[in-house]
Amino acid sequence: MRVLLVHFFTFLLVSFADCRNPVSLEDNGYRDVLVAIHESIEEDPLLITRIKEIFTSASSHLHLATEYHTYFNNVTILIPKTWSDNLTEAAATTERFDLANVIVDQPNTNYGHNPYTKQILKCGDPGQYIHLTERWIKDKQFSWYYWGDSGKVIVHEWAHLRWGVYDEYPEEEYDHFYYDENGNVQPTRCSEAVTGKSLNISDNYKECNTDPSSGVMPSTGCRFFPDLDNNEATASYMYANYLDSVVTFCHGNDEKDQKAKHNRLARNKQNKQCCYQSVWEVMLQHSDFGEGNEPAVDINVTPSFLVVQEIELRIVLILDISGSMNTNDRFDLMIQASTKYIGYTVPSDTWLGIVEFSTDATILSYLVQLSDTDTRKQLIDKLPTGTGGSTCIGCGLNSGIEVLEHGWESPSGGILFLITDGDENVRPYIEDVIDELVEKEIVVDTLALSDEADPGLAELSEETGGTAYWYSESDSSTGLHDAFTDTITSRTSSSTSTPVQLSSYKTTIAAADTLSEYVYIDSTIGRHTVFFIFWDFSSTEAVHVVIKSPDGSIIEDGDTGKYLEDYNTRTITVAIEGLAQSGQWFYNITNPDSVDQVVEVSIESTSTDPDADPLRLQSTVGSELITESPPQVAIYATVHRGYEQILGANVIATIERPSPYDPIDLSLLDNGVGADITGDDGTYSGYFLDFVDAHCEQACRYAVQVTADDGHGTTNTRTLISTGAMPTNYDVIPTEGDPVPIGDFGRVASGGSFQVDENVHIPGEDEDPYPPSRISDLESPSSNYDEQTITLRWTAVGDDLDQGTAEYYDLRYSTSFSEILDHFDNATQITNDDLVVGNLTSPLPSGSEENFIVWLPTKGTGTTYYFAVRAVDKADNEGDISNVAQNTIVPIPTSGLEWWEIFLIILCCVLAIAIIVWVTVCAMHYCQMKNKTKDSSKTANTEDLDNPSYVVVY
Ligand SMILES: *[C@@H]1O[C@H](CO)[C@@H](O)[C@H](O)[C@H]1NC(C)=O
Ligand SMILES: *[C@@H]1O[C@H](CO)[C@@H](O)[C@H](O)[C@H]1NC(C)=O
Ligand SMILES: *[C@@H]1O[C@H](CO)[C@@H](O)[C@H](O)[C@H]1NC(C)=O
Ligand SMILES: *[C@@H]1O[C@H](CO)[C@@H](O)[C@H](O)[C@H]1NC(C)=O
Ligand SMILES: [Ca+2]
Ligand SMILES: [Ca+2]
Repeated sequence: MRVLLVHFFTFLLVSFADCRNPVSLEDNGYRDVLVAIHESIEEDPLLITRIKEIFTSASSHLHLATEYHTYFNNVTILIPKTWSDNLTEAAATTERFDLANVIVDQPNTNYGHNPYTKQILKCGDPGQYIHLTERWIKDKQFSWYYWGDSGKVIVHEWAHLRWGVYDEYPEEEYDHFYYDENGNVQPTRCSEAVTGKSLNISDNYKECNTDPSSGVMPSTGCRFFPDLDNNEATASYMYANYLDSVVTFCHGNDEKDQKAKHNRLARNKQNKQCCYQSVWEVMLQHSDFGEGNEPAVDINVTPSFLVVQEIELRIVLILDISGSMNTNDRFDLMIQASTKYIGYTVPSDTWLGIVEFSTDATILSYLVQLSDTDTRKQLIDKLPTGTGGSTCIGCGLNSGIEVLEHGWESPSGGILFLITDGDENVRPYIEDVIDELVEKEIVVDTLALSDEADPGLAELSEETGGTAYWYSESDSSTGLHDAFTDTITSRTSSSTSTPVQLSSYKTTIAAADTLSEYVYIDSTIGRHTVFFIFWDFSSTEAVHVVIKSPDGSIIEDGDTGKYLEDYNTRTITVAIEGLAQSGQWFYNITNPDSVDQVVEVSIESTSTDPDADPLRLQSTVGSELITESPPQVAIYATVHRGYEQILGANVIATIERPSPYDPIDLSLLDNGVGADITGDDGTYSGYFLDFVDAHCEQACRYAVQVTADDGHGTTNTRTLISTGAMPTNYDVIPTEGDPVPIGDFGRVASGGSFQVDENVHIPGEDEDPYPPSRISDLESPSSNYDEQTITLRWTAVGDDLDQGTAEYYDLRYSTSFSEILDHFDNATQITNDDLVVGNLTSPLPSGSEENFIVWLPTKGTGTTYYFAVRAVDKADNEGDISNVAQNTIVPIPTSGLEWWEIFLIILCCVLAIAIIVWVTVCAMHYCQMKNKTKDSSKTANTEDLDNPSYVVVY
């Protein structure tokens, strides 16, 4: 079972990572690393020059740091369309900003100019991207002052991105220091050989009290500052890469250099997430360090660079018109969705072509650039008009390749969007063309209509780096329109002109009945707001729509120019002129027919300001093809406004399952439990486990739609203290901000689909193959000497990974760190009798906060207690052992002041108050006399490098 699980994860996560630009490693060199510059950055050749310098320096540092295993062989730099082409060496093909490994963009408010890597997957799995700012790259004086050698910073970030390791400096305020096994207070660092001073940044950089018998950890504000000079530690890059002596990562090998030895006791994310393995131990599990990539010392490690310029998306619609497309109005629905897609969803300047196929294929249009309404109309007129024949998917794909190659140098990076309901029955088949598609780097998105569609579609998308969608044809499924929208929005979310979807649902309106609904237009959106209402193809009477704006004005049938009714595609389109007013928009849809009608509603809008990002929801599934038993899939959603993460949102995934099973809702949470690696990072996650043993025609498919809103009125955005690469000086880290409420909003997005291989065993009602997730946030916030107790806190996990409620906790302690970690079963088990607060046999539901107070047998002096816990389920499946929490029980001294000290303090206070009163009175008097205009006094400029508030040099 354990082996299967591990395998499954490898598969799942590798495929998820494939969504971004793949970087290969050959002969020790990384090939085709993609660095992309955002369109909001102004043209400047210096930026390109500096990127080249930084990666050249990074390459030689990387070579040393990885013991000659790797370096950067070549790097592609993608510049925006808006830049002049004299900087360009070639046009982009597969390179796109949203796929880049390294992005250069405006600062993320949480990080300021700190370089950082976005990581949402677990230890050992790749990160999403490295984010650098223009200033960090161009202003060398600034970046070297705070983060040291920029090349070394890239090595630090590359380790996050490539090998999935984490930071080794403390994250949380309480993580800066820890008790070692002798009860001494130690600063969190790796390796332990790093020397330095513990100073209080909120108390004029005074030395901190690190005497363990004082009973208090160094107070809030204490930080450890490594000595910049004469440090002898050789590791770690994940701790303080700016130290000259640091040249490698921490390792777990007793035989090797002790100055780079991993520090298992350090309280950092690497230890918590990677189960106390050193960075090198995690790296060695990556194929970069496997067989076939032996170290090479004497090689040229200077990378080569290619500057390419972004081009517009090239998309070919490949539409199935075989006979079976007549069933269930499939053909009509496909034309309906294509019409909306070409007319509205596809952004201006995109290149679009159309192919139809049945027994063979016909090119209906080569690539045409959508420049205005007329070109859109002309292309809509070229959509297929009738059905008939068999199904030759390979014919459609081949014609798609031909369209991409017609008049273009390379088809590479082009997108084929294949819509089909059929099982292929005429050669060439998918398997006959898939190799050519992969070789030509063409991406294929597939939309399977019904469960009769070919099971090879998911593999086709997976292999080519596209997305697989599924439309179930149920009376509540919006999978068809959502897929069309997602093919665009998932690729262009970095552009402010890409629409967001506010509503997407399907419902049945009874004869002569009216549906009353509303949609909330929040302040981040409002341009190009369009209501689409699709009515039933079996009905001859169009529904009537009435829309009321927040200020009460009405739009209805007959408002020429605003209210468009297209009988052929059963579509009513209402486009709001100018900027749609913020607030609630009510609308009524009336079915005038004498029979029930199935009606689908889709509402889109675009950012208020062309230069500001709107609030967006994006979703993705961990894997599109599930081949391992027991099946499980993680579903991720992010809610964000540019780089600002939106916290506290109500995010629900609705998963459509094979008939006759009902769709199921799954709450996605941002709480750091199970599938969610980091709490409060705007990425909401959850495991879907409700697979069903259905009899599917061709393949059992599941489709995901995600909605986000301000369900509990809790949605907010706030600046969190986040560190990228550790700076020499904390003043460059943004300070934590108060939450800013977001207010009402609504978003909906497709998460794509996944398909379950027929050999996968679906667990029956009486089987439970899923253990609880690992608890990864155990901590001990306090202890009480008089009561002889220690407080523990963690977030509950579920019976099945992060779902449900576990059966009991196995909580243990030891005075030896290695015993609790390496021999958990030998550590002392805590029972309910040892608890002052809490109950080990009745865990709370997954995601709840657990609070326990444990009574310990001895107070001890200088004894450190180490704790770990695991959750166990009803079937006795044991979760993995948690991170280790620690505390001591030492008396907290009372104030400890002599009487004369107290007297002096009081005297000073009295004097101070007297002075303040005197000054205030004088000042008021002065103001009245002069009535002088206020002088706007400037606050000190913290970025003034000539006069830093504090420089760490010893
Ligand atoms: C990188 O190197 C590989 C192998 O030599 C080559 O195929 C590729 O085109 C190069 N890419 C760039 C951007 O130079
Ligand atoms: C490139 O083009 C820009 C704008 O057209 C111009 O300002 C710049 O001088 C050109 N650079 C070179 C090297 O020709
Ligand atoms: C919708 O219908 C209800 C009930 O007839 C009515 O009160 C409401 O004003 C209508 N709303 C709009 C936007 O017309
Ligand atoms: C664990 O405890 C058992 C029984 O007390 C003992 O035999 C074993 O050596 C212990 N293992 C370790 C690693 O301490
Ligand atoms: Ca999260
Ligand atoms: Ca279970």
